[in-house]
Amino acid sequence: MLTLSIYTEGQAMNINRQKTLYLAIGFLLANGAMAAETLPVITVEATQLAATLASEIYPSAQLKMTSKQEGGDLLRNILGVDGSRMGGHGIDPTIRGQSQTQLTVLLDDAYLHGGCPNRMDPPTSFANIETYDSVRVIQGVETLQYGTGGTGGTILYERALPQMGTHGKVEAGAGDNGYKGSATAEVSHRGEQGYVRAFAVNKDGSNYKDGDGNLVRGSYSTEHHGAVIGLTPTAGERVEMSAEKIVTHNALFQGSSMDAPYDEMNIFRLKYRSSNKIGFVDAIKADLSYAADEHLMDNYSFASAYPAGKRAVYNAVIANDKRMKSPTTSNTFATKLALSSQLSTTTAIEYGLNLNKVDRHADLVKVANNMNMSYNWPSVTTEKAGIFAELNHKLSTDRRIKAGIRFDQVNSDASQINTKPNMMPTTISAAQMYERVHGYTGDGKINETHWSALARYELDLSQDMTWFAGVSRTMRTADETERFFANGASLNAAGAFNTAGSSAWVGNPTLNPETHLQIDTGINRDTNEYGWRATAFYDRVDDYILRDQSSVTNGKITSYRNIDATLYGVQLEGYYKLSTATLLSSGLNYVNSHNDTNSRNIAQTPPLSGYLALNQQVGDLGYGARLRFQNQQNDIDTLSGLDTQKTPAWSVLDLYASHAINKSVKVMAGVDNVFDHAYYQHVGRTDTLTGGVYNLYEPGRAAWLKMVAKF
Ligand SMILES: [Cu+2]
Repeated sequence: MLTLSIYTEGQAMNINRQKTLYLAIGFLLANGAMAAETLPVITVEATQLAATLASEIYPSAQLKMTSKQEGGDLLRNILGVDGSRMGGHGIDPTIRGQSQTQLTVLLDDAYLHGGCPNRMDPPTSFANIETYDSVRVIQGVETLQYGTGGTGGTILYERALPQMGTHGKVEAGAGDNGYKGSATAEVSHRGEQGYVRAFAVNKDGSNYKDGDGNLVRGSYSTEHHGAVIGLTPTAGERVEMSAEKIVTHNALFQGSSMDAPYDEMNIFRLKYRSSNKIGFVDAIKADLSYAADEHLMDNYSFASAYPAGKRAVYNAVIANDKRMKSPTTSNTFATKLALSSQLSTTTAIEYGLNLNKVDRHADLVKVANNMNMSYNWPSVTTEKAGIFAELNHKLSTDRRIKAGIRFDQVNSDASQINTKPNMMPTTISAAQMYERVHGYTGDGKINETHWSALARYELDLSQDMTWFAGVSRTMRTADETERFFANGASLNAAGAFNTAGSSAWVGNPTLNPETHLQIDTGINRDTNEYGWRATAFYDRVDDYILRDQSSVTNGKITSYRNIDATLYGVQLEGYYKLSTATLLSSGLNYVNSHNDTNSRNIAQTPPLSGYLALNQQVGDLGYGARLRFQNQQNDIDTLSGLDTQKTPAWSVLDLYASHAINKSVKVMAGVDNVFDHAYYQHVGRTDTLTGGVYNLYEPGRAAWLKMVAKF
């Protein structure tokens, strides 16, 4: 089932680990006629002795057995991944209670940041799963090589080398209630000299009805085109270039007073991989990427698309000419060099450097007079430059250790903090907002030094059972919004500080970086009949960056401050083969986040959640049922303005089936939320303009049908 030959000997446990969930979730696909084609061909390009117990690789085919199709939305079927919803597009993931830039997301080794300050387009929103072979989800910290940050986890969308020869894939699907339709075409050719791969994806999401029959605005339309060209001059060497363009039009956001007519991301990559020995270097990985995004949101283009009951609000926007638009840009440049050296038969070291730079700018413009209301991101740049080294050492046949260290210099700069918006005499510059709210009078230049370290120990307790323990110190710098966002504060007629409309949102340039001291441990067992694993983590955070509200004259200010926090959690997952054709699997995830400075809970912490699945495979026909559930969340923090209420428990049932018609054609169908339950997740969204908090209801019953043909 798994292409074992591609792994080095030391990764045996890694394979076990993949097997657990591969069986548990991908049972249908694993036994199907097309199983071999759904698996990624993974090329191990460096010797890696230590296994990676916390990470999990999900072949993209198995994530598609649902009506969900948006990048972040799909991840929510993975145990331990939650996601906040603002509309149909841009579901923003949470892992171990951490979200946004606490998670590192790479798309085929490219770093990228969306253009929307309110995260209508988080990195996962550009990850159309149709163009990737697998997703690797690291919950917690198991490597330092992806840069400083990623304290909660790392999500890696991966593309494998095409198979030898000429191949193609056509996928089409349609559904209702959120999933309107999708179509993908892909061709690839690989020969001795190199390879090419080209793909085109078109997908449409519709507004949907929740379980109570209420309409939720969330439609969108995405076009994604890309090409990958690789040269393989020698057997162990390749150079790869890729370019892709992802455009999402007309994305409606029920959870925002603005919608997004347009979002365009262009990604360019240049990669070099070598496993040829040069001196003491046994392998080289070099990456260069540039990801440029343009985002436009406004409060008037789609006013007519509002349901009748709410349309009056938007008619008023037009009538009083309160039309506003926010054009934004976000450009991310990244480079990474990682070298590997085998020091002895039992010891290997990987070392290298990362450079990352993100430039972001966001304006808020009053349409009637084309005047600037605020510079929400006042031309903000964050640069990270770091070096790392990770040592993998095999102590004996059943014991391994990994030790890593990294050092980063972080520089941040906002060049427009003194520019005063021209709309009204009472509007103030970003610098004036920082001074009024935080007493900051600096020049908008920030320098930080980050130290990170990691140690892991793994012990094979028996042939099918492994235990690991890890400790890490990682850091995360404040992102461009947390540090420099500037919106909504002004002066009143008397010249006093005022928050018009009671909702100013002001970043904090005085923030220290978060420092996470984290321990985690886990044990797993995989046999032919059953398997299970248990992991636990405890994360002591100094200077956790808390989003909070404070009251001022005329209203409230949303900003950020450093606190001390404690996060901890456990995850359990197991499977049991009832027969050779029937598999029962289940998982539970729990996390708790506490603000120790103020003795409060931390808002937006997901409750206990889990799943129970039963899958059966009879010849070419596979079918299954998946019960997803979350407990109520009573550990909330209303003072932050993010949690408005306790969230009730919910459970929904999904049914799905697949049938391999022949070796190249397969059809899949299913119904999500069979009983049409009305439910929403505890993690939600806030509207930048109004400060309103939204926990949008998830889609009610949604049927779907997909077909994939490969040659
Ligand atoms: Cu936006």
